[in-house]
Amino acid sequence: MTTIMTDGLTADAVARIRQDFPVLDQLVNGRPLVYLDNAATTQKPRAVIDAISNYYLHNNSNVHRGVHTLSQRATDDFEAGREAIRRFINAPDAGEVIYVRGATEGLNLVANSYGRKYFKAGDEVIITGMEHHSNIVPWQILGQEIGIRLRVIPFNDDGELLMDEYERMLNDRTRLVSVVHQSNALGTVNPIETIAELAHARGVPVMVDAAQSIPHMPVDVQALGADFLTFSGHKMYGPTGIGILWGRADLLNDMPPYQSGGEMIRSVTFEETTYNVLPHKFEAGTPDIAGAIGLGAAVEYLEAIGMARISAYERALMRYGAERLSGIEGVRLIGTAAERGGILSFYMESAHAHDIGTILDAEGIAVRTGHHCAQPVMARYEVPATVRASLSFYNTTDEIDALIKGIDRVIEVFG
Ligand code: C6P
Repeated sequence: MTTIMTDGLTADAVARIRQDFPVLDQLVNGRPLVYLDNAATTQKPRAVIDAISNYYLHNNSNVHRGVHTLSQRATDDFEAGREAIRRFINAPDAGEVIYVRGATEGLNLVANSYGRKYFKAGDEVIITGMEHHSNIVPWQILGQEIGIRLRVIPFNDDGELLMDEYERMLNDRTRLVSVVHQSNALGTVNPIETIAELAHARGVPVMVDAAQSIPHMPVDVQALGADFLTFSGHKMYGPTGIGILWGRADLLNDMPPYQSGGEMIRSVTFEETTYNVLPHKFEAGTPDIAGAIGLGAAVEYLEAIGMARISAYERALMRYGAERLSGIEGVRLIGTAAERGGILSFYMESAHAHDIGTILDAEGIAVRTGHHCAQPVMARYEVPATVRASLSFYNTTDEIDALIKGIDRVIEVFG
């Protein structure tokens, strides 16, 4: 079956885009690679690879430390990356854009700096039932150490949050709401604007885990009403080891440093240290300079395609895939929210997810199998694991068709 995708991007545009990703052009186990593991990490366009090589080939130097030409070039490119991110998420000020290792570090930074300063025993942090472990465990650790309580917004069988329950949960003890924008296990896109409105009505700030939304849809921190927002570079076509924590300047200014050392200080004596201004206060030590430059290139690449077009295309591809998968007997789609992005998570009674993944790999198809670092989601659906095909704008309906053929092969083997 061949369907021409016209939503967002034409087939010709996608064919051209694919040429930007050298890694896609290879055989895996004798078959053309079908890369459907984009929620784990996305592939890198040549523009990102070139920006990183260019830094090491021509400008390698430390940032903010040297008067020499190479250091100034490296600093300019490093700060240009920050400005690109500011523009991309519509942050009011580049000083609010902090380089971290990824979403995991962004969440840990807020838990350890904001949480340790403001939370006390009996306080409550609200999360959702569909969080990645990195938005569960840091709060649990604070629970053990400080005595805060974690409240969890449940969701229905489609994977949609029960907003009435959320409203009931908000109370005088709520200190923070920390929620995932798009679930990595279900694809659900949560109504952050409404969640933030309700929290703000009680003076409660909202942290958004945008790891899975930022590569796939326009994300505007001001329109969302976020107070903190974090994401990883490697899921948005940038390098690994770099990510962003954005936070409102007034909140960040009042927070203590998360790590300490070089760069984050203004002056040091043995008696006393004063801290640097934002964003440097939260960037102790030599940063991932090449990573930041690569991330800036990734942002420019995404902007050139356009996030609204990317979102429209990927959602159309997801709907096509969901329709085809739900037509197969024995396949149960996990995550069927009305508002969802390019995640196709499914379960088959007849075969373990890892065995399905192995059979698909033999066909050159890369998917993720397991609990996706979201074990409470697996528990909610009473499944041990799912197979997850996660989509990018470089994927095609032909690749969805290859996945469906691969599942036919699984059925041949396991029934
Ligand atoms: N999810 C996945 O395959 P890091 O590892 O810091 O780059 O991102 C953590 C993270 C946080 N929040 C969400 C919603 C995520 O999906 C992830 C990473 C990957 O689903 C790897 S477990």
